[in-house]
Amino acid sequence: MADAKDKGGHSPRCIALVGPYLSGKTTLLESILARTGAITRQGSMGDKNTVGDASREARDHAMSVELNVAQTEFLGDTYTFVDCPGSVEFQFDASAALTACDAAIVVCEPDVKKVPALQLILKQLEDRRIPHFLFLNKIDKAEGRVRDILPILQPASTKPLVLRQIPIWENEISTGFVDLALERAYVYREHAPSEIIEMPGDLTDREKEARFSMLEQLADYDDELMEQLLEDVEPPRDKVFDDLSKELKDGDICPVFLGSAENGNGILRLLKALRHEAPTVAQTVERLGVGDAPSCAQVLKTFHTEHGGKLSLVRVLTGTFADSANIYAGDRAARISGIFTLMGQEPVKGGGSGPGATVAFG
Ligand SMILES: Nc1nc2c(ncn2[C@@H]2O[C@H](COP(=O)(O)OP(=O)(O)OP(=O)(O)O)[C@@H](O)[C@H]2O)c(=O)[nH]1
Ligand SMILES: [Mg+2]
Repeated sequence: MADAKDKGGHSPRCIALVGPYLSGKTTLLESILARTGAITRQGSMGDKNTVGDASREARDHAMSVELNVAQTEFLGDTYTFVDCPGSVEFQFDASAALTACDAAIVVCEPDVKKVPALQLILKQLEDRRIPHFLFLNKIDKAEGRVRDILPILQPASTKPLVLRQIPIWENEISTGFVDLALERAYVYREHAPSEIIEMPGDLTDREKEARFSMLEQLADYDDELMEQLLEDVEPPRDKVFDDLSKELKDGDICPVFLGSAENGNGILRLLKALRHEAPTVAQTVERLGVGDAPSCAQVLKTFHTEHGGKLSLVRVLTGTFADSANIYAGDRAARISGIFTLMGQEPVKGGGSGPGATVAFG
């Protein structure tokens, strides 16, 4: 995977999309694939033309019934997204797939009724020390204010939910956001990257207040930042970003981003957070304690495909796996008869198989 590293600077990442039933995980996957150019047009659940949920059963039930896996590139780095079904019947699949991902995006609606389901998911992530972001989806039809929703969701998380964006509202419609770390305002554009705008004058006070709350939450784990806040010293931007990244990796905080998967809003900001803040495979290897193994891969799921036979989706943690190599699971030996990259239902022959890669072994 040396080439992926050279272009973007990071080893390939594996990111799980989890969250309560029907919160918009498969729609978010579609939106990410569209924004990163892996597909030319964003499909929708309503039109039954998304990359994920392409099986007849998933389309008929309008819900995910198995993992959806798709790979894409963003700013030179490779990402494999594993979209997990939200329905409780498929929890086992989701739980197994989480093991070897670098981080999870928890997709959630701003809805009090989702708190119990959210709590179960967050508890699992916390217990397994998997760094996670919360993506507050469906902001296009949110009714309450985000600052009122967060305290409602907070009991679901033992870690502080750290709001990273505040919405800009116009006639009760969310038209954009302010990024609290960058202190920049953006206006949403449908299925296109948001556009930077001047900070709306009436938001200045709210922005200062929300940014200060974010910094206070970070300062609970950084004494130097706490001192700067107490002395009214503006912390350097790099320090804020370093803390955001470190505290996510250490499992101290759960950052919260906003958006609308359906309209393609908030996607780029989320991807940039993954790029700068999500752990890489080296940290995942450390978390799993497999650093001493010369070559080690974790099976996330085994599929039986109609034409390709049995395919095992794996995350390569250490070493490199070559086509035709002999591999061992306990005392059982097998031979890799092909390496594939997954794009929804489509296994494509080939793909890197060094540390970080998420590929299917035939
Ligand atoms: N208004 C609005 N609707 C959305 C958004 N994202 C998803 N939806 C709708 O929410 C419903 C569920 O979307 P999915 O993407 O299937 O949700 P999911 O979380 O993958 O569902 P499961 O995998 O079955 O748990 C669909 O009707 C989507 O069109 C959004 O940002 N805004
Ligand atoms: Mg789904």
